[in-house]
Amino acid sequence: MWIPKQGHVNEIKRVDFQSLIQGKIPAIIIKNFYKKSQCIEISLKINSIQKSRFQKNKLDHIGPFLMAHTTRKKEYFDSARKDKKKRQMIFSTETEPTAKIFSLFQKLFSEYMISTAKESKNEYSPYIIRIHKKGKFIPIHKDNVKYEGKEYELSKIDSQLSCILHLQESEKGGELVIYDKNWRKEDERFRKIDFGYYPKIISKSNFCRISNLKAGDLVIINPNYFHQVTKIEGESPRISLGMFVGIFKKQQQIVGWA
Ligand SMILES: O=C(O)CCC(=O)C(=O)O
Repeated sequence: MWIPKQGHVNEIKRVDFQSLIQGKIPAIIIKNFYKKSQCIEISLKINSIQKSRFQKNKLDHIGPFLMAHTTRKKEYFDSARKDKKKRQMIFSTETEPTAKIFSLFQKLFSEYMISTAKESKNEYSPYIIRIHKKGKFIPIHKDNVKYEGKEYELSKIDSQLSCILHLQESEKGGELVIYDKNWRKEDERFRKIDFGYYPKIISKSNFCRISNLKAGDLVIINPNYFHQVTKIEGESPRISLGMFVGIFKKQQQIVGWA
């Protein structure tokens, strides 16, 4: 059985992260990592930014992400800097996500230094907020900065994890499916031109479908395993915050970025 480790924040152990990196479990799920009331407050602020006259309600994410800037480093770092104000408008000191997520890692990896990734004087984008409305889905894909982000110093990490904080659930759909298939370079044959991979890549793989997620839950996956988010079918958008976490073993350093 390939099932997630689920529990309260105090029940998650360092060995669970080792199991995740080795692909022995598909995910770590921390229920109620944020309180419902905090998620409502954060989502209201996200909606007000989304509806501002500058955005014309077309926005489906807040914050730049590295994968959309693999060859445009300056633009990525510039917009990460510019978006700082927006991030401060959304979160209070109590709900600031890097502090909350880093403290989880710090407790378990006490000998590691943990911070948002930096390169020279530039800070990486700390996280991205995704607003997925009805009809939207994320196709089968993997995330691997070592392969796709070669122009960035960050690509020298040893391991990559993906943290997804759920801020608002949709009534239906928007399930996370993780396949027991670790990406290898030869899988690029199945890559689509725009984004994602043809379903043939996972047709023989065991998988885990996570469908019980609620606002406040934190899900951590090994994003080198193929995964997708099914179509959002409900009226209320699925709002989530994504942060990658990279581990430099020798330097005993953990970094976050989007
Ligand atoms: O929103 C999710 O559940 C998954 C997002 C995703 O594809 C990722 O973190 O790589």
